[in-house]
Amino acid sequence: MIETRITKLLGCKYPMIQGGMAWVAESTLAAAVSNAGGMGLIAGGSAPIDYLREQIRICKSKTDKPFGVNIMLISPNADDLAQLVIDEGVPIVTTGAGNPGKYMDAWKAAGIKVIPVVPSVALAKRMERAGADALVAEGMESGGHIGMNTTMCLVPQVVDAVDIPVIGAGGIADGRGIAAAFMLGAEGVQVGTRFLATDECQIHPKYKKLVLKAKDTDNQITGFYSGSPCRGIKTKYTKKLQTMEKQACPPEDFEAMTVGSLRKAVVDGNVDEGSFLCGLIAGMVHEVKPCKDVIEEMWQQAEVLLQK
Ligand code: TUI
Repeated sequence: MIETRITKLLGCKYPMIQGGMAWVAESTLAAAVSNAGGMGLIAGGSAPIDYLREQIRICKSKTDKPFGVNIMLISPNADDLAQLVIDEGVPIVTTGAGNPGKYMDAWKAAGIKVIPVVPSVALAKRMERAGADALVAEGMESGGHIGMNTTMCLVPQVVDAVDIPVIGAGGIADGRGIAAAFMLGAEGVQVGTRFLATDECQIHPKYKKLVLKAKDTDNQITGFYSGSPCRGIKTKYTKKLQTMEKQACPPEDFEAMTVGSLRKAVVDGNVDEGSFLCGLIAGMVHEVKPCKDVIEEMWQQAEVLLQK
């Protein structure tokens, strides 16, 4: 058993949180991760407020273990989501794609544990000063919206810069990844891509297939030029986006091509128009399993490695 400041903070068995993957992280997956001893997260990025309220309530009915909500700060309804987590008594909030400073006082006053995802040392220090309870230092190996540093380089620099506990993220899908993150000074891990290939993950079967068959090189970052880099599985669609960017297409055209693309991937399995967000570690994910098996195997491997 590995106990760290993160297991104490979250009140879960393993110092592991599930990534707050937009459109993917819903109540079935979050409850399964929490019931297996990790900390499940519901994504509050793209969803209407009523849907998120319902997801929180369903999750509460499926687990008596702690779970959290991830708030994607570039979401147009971030203010409403920030209030919803208070109203619904959500114990843990992680944030992504921005600086959650303006919500911090209200969340802390409500007793919420706040864990911002940070892509840089500067934001890590600012978040510690603002009262964050822990941080996720997320490297660019992660799927979805990413910063410009890698897990290997970012985690130790964030660990050195702050006193609060740090959770490593980006490229972690087995016990070796956990052990490596701990060697860099992390006290917990965030795992996203590995949970795409689980029984409880509700994504379209075509999405799971793409993850399972992805090789190390089947990955592409789009949105560099628009200032919002996003990593996912390489498809004809992402290649087309890249070509448009290289040709410096007008931002409106790029926006028109990408709007609704997460939904098209997750719900419709639409390979021609969907963004199948996914981390670089997908090349190592070959089997769909229950969340419980994934989590237990990863921690068994990690414990053996860390004892050596
Ligand atoms: O947020 C994520 N991953 C996401 S969000 C998302 S939905 C989306 N889809 C298309 C385009 C954009 C978003 C899919 N995946 N991860 C956490 C994360 N946060 N990565 C990077 C950041 C970040 C970036 C800048 C956090 C803070 C930040 O601060 C800038 C500032 O204001 O100082």
